[in-house]
Amino acid sequence: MTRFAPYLFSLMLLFVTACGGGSDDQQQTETQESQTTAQQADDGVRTIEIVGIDRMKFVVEGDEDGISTGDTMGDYVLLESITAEPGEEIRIRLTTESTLPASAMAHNFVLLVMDADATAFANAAARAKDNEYIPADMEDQIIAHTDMAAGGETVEVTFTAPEEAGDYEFICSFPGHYSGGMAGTLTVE
Ligand SMILES: [Cu+2]
Repeated sequence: MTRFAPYLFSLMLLFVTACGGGSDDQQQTETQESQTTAQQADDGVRTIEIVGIDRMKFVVEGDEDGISTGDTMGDYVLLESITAEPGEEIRIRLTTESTLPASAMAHNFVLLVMDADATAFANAAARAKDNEYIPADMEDQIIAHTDMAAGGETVEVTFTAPEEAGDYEFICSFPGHYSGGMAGTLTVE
């Protein structure tokens, strides 16, 4: 037992040193990287990372410049509105968090024109399953939209905010999700 003690001691020291120093550095690097990803994509376009959850809500990880948030939703907060400058280029990156099959749970992000009737749009979308719940005869009501993202998938769309100041509604057009509260506002000011 005594014979092995010095060996064990140096091994322990090595372990402590390696763990202590190494993980701090690594943690710092990871934090920096994730901040960069969340706030700015490589091309400099303002990117907003949104998560779609089973409770039929658009949520984000936390407050950041240019968005307003509401109630806490598990690990996230509800996304209520996005503020944009006229003509600003914005990217929405939407990730669906779900273990349900795509037929039961998927989300998209559809930004509607200012005077759009979101309820009428959502009702028409529910009948447009073959077109990823985008009603072909109402495409003039859409400023921009992503594809549908099922659980674990991420979709994105880059668009130019309208020049006209005002409120523009964005919704998820999967059946039942708009009436379930999966919507928010893009405010151009
Ligand atoms: Cu949805």
